[in-house]
Amino acid sequence: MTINWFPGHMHKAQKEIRALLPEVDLVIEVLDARLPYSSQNPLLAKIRGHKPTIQLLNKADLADADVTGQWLQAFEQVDQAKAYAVSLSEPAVMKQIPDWCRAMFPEREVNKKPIQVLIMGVPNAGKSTVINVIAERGIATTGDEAAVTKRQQRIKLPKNVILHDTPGVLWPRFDNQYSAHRLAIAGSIKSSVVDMGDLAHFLTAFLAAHYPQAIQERFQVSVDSVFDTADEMAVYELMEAIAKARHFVKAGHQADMERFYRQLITEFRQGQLGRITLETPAMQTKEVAEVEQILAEKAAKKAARKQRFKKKR
Ligand SMILES: Nc1nc2c(ncn2[C@@H]2O[C@H](COP(=O)(O)OP(=O)(O)O)[C@@H](O)[C@H]2O)c(=O)[nH]1
Ligand SMILES: [Mg+2]
Repeated sequence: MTINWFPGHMHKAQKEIRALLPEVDLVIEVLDARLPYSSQNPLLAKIRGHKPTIQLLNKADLADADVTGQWLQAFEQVDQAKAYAVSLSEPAVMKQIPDWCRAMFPEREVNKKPIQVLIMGVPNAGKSTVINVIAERGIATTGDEAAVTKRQQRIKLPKNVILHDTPGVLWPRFDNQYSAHRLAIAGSIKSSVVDMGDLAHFLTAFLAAHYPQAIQERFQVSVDSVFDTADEMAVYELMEAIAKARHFVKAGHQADMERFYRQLITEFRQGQLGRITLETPAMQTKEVAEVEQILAEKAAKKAARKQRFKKKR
């Protein structure tokens, strides 16, 4: 399955961010700690220049703590960027965000000039949740699925920090299908536009490779130590075994796979499979190289086609 999702409002939001960026002192990017690479806005990295940036790895309570540590370290290498792990389960940590903003401008006196901050993030990363916690009163509406905050808002935070909220927009890495799948698994892409069977397959193969103990503990199904995640049939059989272990069966002892697909994705989203992160900095490096190669091959094919077309004329 190829995930293509190109909402009409994306262009508008992109223009809005381009226009707002020069007006603000700092950008806060709310990321999903389970997919810190795929939930980034690729445009921001391109256009931010030296604009100070804070990346929040939110939902850290659902992510693998070791991998979160790796991501924080990787992000800290970026010029003028700070990264922090946060979660709704530790609001006291989240409440330090205004202090983190101030710390990036130590020369600026608190009472004199406000710090203007642009906050952004893909749907469902937890932007509204973060705003609600740090603004200390209910402002933003939170929800389970890809929802869009319609209008840009200005929100006063402690320490004379002013937050400019942007609509939650998905910035798909169309070129990276792994990222598209992870965003869909995490609920940033609406379930209605993706195939649940495909997502469950992707997640099962990933779990079998990286978190076989999670499958064992949750479903009492063991993953063979020589399990080949590229073997589609083997992955399907593993899913069937789990579905049956859960007693997801239809008449005639057939596994009820549709029910299993939905259940697996729901359990992942709610953290019931344990603390799991879907990507590591090493995987990002490998995938970026892979995608570059695919794009180069496509470009070469296109050039060859043009050449043939010219010869024919
Ligand atoms: N477990 C967990 N859930 C969170 C956290 N932050 C947000 N959520 C949940 O994730 C969902 C999406 O959050 P929301 O703030 O609406 O995301 P937004 O689309 O980025 O504004 C909601 O159901 C939140 O309760 C977190 O740190 N941990
Ligand atoms: Mg929201």
